[in-house]
Amino acid sequence: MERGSDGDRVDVAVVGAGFGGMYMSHRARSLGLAVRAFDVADDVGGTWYWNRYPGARCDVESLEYSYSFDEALQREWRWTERYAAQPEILAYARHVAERFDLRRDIRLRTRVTGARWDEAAREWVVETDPGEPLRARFLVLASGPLSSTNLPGFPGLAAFEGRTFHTGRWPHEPVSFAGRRVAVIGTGSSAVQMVPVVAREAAALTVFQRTAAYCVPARNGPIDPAYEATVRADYAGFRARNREQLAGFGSTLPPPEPSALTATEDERRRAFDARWALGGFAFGRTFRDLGTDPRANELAAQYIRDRIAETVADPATARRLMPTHAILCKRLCVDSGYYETFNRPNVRLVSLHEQPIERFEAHGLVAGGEPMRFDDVVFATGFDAMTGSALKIDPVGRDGLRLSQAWREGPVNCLGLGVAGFPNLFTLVGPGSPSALTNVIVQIEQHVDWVARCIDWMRASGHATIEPTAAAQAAWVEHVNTAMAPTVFSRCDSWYVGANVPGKPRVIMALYGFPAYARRCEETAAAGYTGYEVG
Ligand code: N01
Repeated sequence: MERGSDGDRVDVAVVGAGFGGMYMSHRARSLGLAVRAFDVADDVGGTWYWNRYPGARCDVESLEYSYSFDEALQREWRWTERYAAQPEILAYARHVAERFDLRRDIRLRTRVTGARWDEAAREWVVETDPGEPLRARFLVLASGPLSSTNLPGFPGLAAFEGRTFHTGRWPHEPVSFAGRRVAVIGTGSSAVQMVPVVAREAAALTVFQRTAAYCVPARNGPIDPAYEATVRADYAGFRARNREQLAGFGSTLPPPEPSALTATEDERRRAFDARWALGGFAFGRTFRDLGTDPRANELAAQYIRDRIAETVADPATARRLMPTHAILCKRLCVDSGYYETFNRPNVRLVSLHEQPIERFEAHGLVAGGEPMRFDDVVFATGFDAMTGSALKIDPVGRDGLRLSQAWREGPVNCLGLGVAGFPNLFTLVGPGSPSALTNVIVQIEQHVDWVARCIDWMRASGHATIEPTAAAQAAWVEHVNTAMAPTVFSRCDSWYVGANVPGKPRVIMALYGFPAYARRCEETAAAGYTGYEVG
């Protein structure tokens, strides 16, 4: 493989300039390959470029939600808070882009509109807007698992004359809610972060809830200098221990207790209280059986319902806020005063089960027969997760096969990384990998390293193409389904299974357990890419 020219042909084309696209570009370039990345945004940062709604911050701690690939980078960057806010994470992404001179290979304000495999030339033809088609030996989709927004088609929405927003496409100019009547639709992680902040500013805030959220307190604050010093004293060891955690983070948290069922009531209460006091995802791993035994799960769920009852003054509102589904089957929301917000006189909760939205009108909407006036409506309705961004590009592989055809009944692939019929295509953080069930930066680094090693191996062994066999792909899909069926993640209507988007096939799209997965990828590579066809 020759180093590509800087004309219309490169070795590696990358879709996206978020954390995945940036690291992929860096690794490809360090192998001496010509790389070109594209992003429709006007800056790097991906998710953290778009999700700049009030209160946006990460729910994984700053010292863990950052790249580990460069010791000097992790030593020089200082985080200010336990959980970094969106502007700080975006500043970090920009810093990385400058530090590694990534911008010269990134074309911003450029959308990848399509990609087609040219069998004769054995390369991808990538179409962009604006721009001429680019030819590339390899195509890496780093377009993100949570980047294609989900905007439900409410009747009459076009007639609404007020302002509308989606949390995942937040404007770059300042948005003031002062003195305004605001509606927020949806109560997932984004809304849970945003609602307390907007409530302090708006004249009136109405939150429309379809499914109540389990929230755990973030207990955010300035980074603890003593803790930071311990981590920095052995950053590499800290990273390695986190990679051995099931979710790729949390190695310094107290280990889970064996069972919520065998603990006495007192022991259970003490264990839950201790994690609740620590804040963040610690609560979700109080006992080993919370994700596997529905009775243990219910004990954790009831603990949170009890906290809601203690916190929310109006009993009817408290009751509406209490989730009834299994805890952990949707991502826990990490909050800063969400439940407390409903004690404010200017905040109202509407359950969509009691009052479904019938239609929008010029000055508001009608829900359950009640007309309501709003100046602003915020859609915190999430994403067409895991598959949405890849399917928007809808690459065309061998023999004219479209990705949307291959994935008609849900995404299929091998290791979450490659799809049969699509040579030299890699899906970073793809469905069927641990993806969103991990610290996503850990997943990104593992995927990029695997892809870079694979490309390097092909170059060394003189191969031009690689793709999974249909049999290996079927076996991987079967493995993911079998491993995930008994877990809590398959148990309710969430974006993990595609249930949040009407008409999307219901398939579990993430595999829990990062260390075993990473070992499996490692073994596949070490054995010369078993299950892959090389040409
Ligand atoms: O989206 P969501 P999100 N009518 O899908 C509701 C990550 N993230 O943007 O549950 C009415 O979780 C929907 O209701 P239901 C994190 O991984 C991380 O909040 O489907 N309501 C739900 O309440 C997270 O999991 C951070 O019944 C409708 C809400 O909208 C993921 O991104 C911060 C509806 C959507 O919740 C997505 O979070 C933010 C309809 N037609 C996000 N359709 C941090 O790091 C959907 N809803 C902290």
